[in-house]
Amino acid sequence: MLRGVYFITDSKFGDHEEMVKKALELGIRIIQFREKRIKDRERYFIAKKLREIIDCYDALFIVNDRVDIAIAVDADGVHLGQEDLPIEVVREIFDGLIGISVHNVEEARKAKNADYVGVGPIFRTTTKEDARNEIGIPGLIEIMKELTIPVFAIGGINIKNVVEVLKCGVSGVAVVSAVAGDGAKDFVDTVKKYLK
Ligand code: TZP
Ligand code: MG
Repeated sequence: MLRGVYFITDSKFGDHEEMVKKALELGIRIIQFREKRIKDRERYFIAKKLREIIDCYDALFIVNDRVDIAIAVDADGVHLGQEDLPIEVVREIFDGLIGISVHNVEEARKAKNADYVGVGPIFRTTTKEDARNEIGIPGLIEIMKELTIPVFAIGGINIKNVVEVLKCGVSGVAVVSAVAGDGAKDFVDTVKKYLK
């Protein structure tokens, strides 16, 4: 199941629930709830609602950063950044999938015991304010040499550059704007066609 388009929500693009419904209807089967701007109580209730929606589909629900919320809503996975809890600690308390963001070869080597990694930013993006130092296709290829677990490329991936990314042998692409914005169906169809 760790293959294909991996959609990440962002309230800059609208309502989490509506975005998730759109992604599921387009056939996306990996959804991450990502929201930096709200209080924990609201975060919990949105996550709970998303869990209910995703339960109607055969899809994975992953919570960004927060293992406590992932546990509370029975998410399928949690996605950790380099400044979140160490994977060994999360494995002790959480039974689901663990993904890690990696930006270079050194981080990739340390992430080998994750279930998947997100590698990027590949290209320039304005979706995440602190996503700098794009690694490009050459950076992605270097990092992939270190890893045998599924790799999702992330950052600035759109319909124009997605095939170039998929050609590197990634398991999938993690996106916000390509799915939350216009042209989502063409984007998803392009990935599906390539990975079939
Ligand atoms: N992490 C690295 S880049 C990014 C995240 C969450 C944002 C990706 O958004 P977009 O719109 O697909 O470039
Ligand atoms: Mg994070």
